[in-house]
Amino acid sequence: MTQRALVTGVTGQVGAYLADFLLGKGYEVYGMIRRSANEEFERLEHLRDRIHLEHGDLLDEMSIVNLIEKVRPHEIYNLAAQTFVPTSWLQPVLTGDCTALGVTRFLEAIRKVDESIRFYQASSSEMFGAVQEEPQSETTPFYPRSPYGVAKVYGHWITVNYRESYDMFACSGILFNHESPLRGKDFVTRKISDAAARIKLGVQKKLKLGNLDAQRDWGYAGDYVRAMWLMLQQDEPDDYVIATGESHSVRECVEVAFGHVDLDWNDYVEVDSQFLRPAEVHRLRGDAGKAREKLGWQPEVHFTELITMMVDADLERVRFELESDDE
Ligand code: GDR
Repeated sequence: MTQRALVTGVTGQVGAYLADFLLGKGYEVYGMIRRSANEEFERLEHLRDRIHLEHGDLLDEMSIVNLIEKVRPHEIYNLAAQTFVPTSWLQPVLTGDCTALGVTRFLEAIRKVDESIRFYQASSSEMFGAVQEEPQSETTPFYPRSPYGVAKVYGHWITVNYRESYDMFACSGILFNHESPLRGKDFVTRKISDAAARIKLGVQKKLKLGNLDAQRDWGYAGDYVRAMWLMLQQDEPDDYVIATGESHSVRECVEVAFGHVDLDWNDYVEVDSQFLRPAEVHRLRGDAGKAREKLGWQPEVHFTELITMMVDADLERVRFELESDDE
C-alpha cells in the first residue's frame, strides 16, 4: 500500500529536502500551505507536479482536522513554525501561538481523526540555549534563551506528553542547525555564502553581521531529513539529537566562505549591532550517539564541504541572474 505523508512547512528549506526524500521512498506527499496572497513555491519548483499542496494553518484547529481527514496520512512531519530566532523577540505571542500551540493543535487533530498516525515534531537545539553541559544529548536539561527557544521547549514536551498520555507514536527530533543552498538568506550561513558570491562578482561591497564569536554545530539539511524519516520507521517512538558533533564559529564560517573565492574577509565584513540578539546562545555542540546507535544515522557532509557547497551554489545563481539581466 502506498504510504502517505503530510508535511507542514513544506515551502521551507527542510520541507523541500524532505518532500524530495519521501518521493524517492515511494510516498505520496502532501504539503500543508497557508493561504496567502503571494504564494511562494521557489524551493518546490522541481517537485510541483509530484506533490499535493493543501491549505491549512497552524493557528486554525479546524483547518488541521479537516486536512488530516481529507489526506488520511500515515505520517505527519511538523516542520512549520516561526523559525527565525530574532523575529521571536518582535513577535513573541505569534511565535508561541504557532511554534508552541501549533504542535498541540496537530496532536489533538491526530487524536480526533486517527491515533495511529505517526507524528514527527521538529524540536531544536535552541532549547539548550545557555547550555548546561557539553556536548548536548537527549538527557541535557533545557535552558532556552529566546521566545523561539521557549516555544520549542513547549512543543517538545507536549509531544512527549501525548506519547505518554495517549500512547501515540509521536517523536521529537532535536535538530542542531542544518543548512544548504536552499537556506533562507536571513540565516547566518546563507547570508555569508550569498555575500561572498555577490562580493566576488562585484555586486555587493560589504557584509554586516552580528556576533562573530557565536558557535554552532552546523550540518547539511539533506542529511538531516533522512534522520527524521528513520525516527518514524522504528518499532517504538522516541526522541533523538541530530548533530555533527563539531562546533564552529560564525568567524570560521566567514573565513571558509571568503577563502573559497580568494578574498580576505577582513576587507569586507563589518560588525553591526542591529544583528546582535537581546540574549545570545553562545555555543552549541550536539552528541548524536543515540541516533547513530539506534537509527544507524550519521552525517555525510561536514562543515567546510557544506559552506563551500553553499558558496558555489550562490556563485552559480548570482552569475545566472547577472547574465539574465544583460539579455
Ligand atoms: P540560529 O540560526 O539562531 O542558530 O537558529 P542563525 O543562522 O540565525 O544564527 C546563528 C548564529 O549566528 C549569529 N549571527 C547572525 N545570525 C544571523 N541570522 N544574522 C547575522 O547577521 C548574524 N551575525 C551573527 C547569531 O547571533 C547566532 O548565534 C537556527 C534556526 O534555523 C532555528 O529555527 C533552528 O531551530 C536552529 O537553527 C537549530
